[in-house]
Amino acid sequence: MKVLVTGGAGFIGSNFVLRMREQRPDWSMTVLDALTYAANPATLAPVAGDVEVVKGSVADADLVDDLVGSHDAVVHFAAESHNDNSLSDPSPFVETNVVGTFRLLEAVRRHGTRLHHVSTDEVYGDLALDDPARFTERTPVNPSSPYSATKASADLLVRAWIRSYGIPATVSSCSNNYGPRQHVEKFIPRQITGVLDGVRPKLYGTGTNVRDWIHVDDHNDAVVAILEHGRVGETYLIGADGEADNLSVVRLLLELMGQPTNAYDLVPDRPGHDLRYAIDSSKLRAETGWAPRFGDLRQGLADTIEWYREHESWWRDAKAETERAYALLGR
Ligand code: NAD
Ligand code: TDX
Repeated sequence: MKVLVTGGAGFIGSNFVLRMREQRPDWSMTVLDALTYAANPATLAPVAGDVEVVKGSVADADLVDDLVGSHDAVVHFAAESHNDNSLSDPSPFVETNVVGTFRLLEAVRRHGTRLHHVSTDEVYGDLALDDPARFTERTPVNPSSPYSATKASADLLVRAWIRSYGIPATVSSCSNNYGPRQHVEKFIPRQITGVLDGVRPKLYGTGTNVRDWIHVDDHNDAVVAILEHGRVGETYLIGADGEADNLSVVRLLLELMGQPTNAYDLVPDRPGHDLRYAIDSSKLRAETGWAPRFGDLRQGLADTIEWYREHESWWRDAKAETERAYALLGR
């Protein structure tokens, strides 16, 4: 099978490519990636020569049409992915997440290629901190940030192309990922690399916001399960029952890194900051047999800390640039 992986040089996409190189040796994979600030050229070095990397945008209609026409399946990870960036400048989010997904859908419509569209639980908005409810596939879409609004827009386009044109597509919405090769702008790698540099973790607001953490390998195993065993036309929520408030995650990181667990700072909150995400992934588990294998957050974080300790050259340049941008926001 020839698989086109968009955004395959980013965090989740690169972990997908590296993992599938081992788990699906019969696949031939091509990466389409614009190689923005979020991609690190070193990430795919281990598969250079084996996986072709095409530098280009998912919003480039001609390029996308050529690539979609010459592959059997597309796994669509490419996106602008960081909420804080979307608040500062939403424009590339609309171009990549909305227009880019539209271009892919049009190519898929022409060629009949199987598509899996990777989305996020943020499209459902947030839950109250004291609400026992979790998101399901039936939760109404209600995004809060420019980022999540563009992801929700893309999801709606995919659903309309499924219904109106009968394209062979599936959608998944996953909770917060962590693991190796995540950009240092994101919460967990920002704090790990900060502590390695002697800088205290920075918690937005009071640190009470809750995220539902999943290891990136569990997310990617679910994506393959949907690609191979999911029902075409369906949406699946992916989650590993990993709810934790941000303060607890920071305390755990500090403990694992040998620091006092109160050695953090509170910084001004993110505007419109979603309170809580929580996923009910029963449908995915029942229909595909998928279950998380890396559900121990303490172990997963310990391994992730080790990865960043051992790969300083991977993150060092991006760290300085990222912290300059945060400093301008007072965070
Ligand atoms: P990332 O920012 O680490 O990587 C995104 C990749 O897309 C980068 O390699 C970037 O160069 C590429 N890209 C950006 N614009 C592009 C364009 N116009 N054309 C082609 N490539 C382009 O993001 P990530 O965290 O790996 O997220 C991957 C996908 O998973 C996204 O669709 C995101 O919405 C979704 N998702 C992420 C999480 C999470 O916790 N990180 C959770 C659920 C869903
Ligand atoms: O320094 C920080 N301090 C802090 O308290 C940063 C960077 C974040 N936070 C908080 C904000 C969130 O409550 O930590 C939580 C996680 O923040 P992010 O890593 O920015 O993730 P989030 O906004 O939850 O979105 C992530 O999960 C869903 C991904 O970035 C999205 O791409 C995905 O769709």
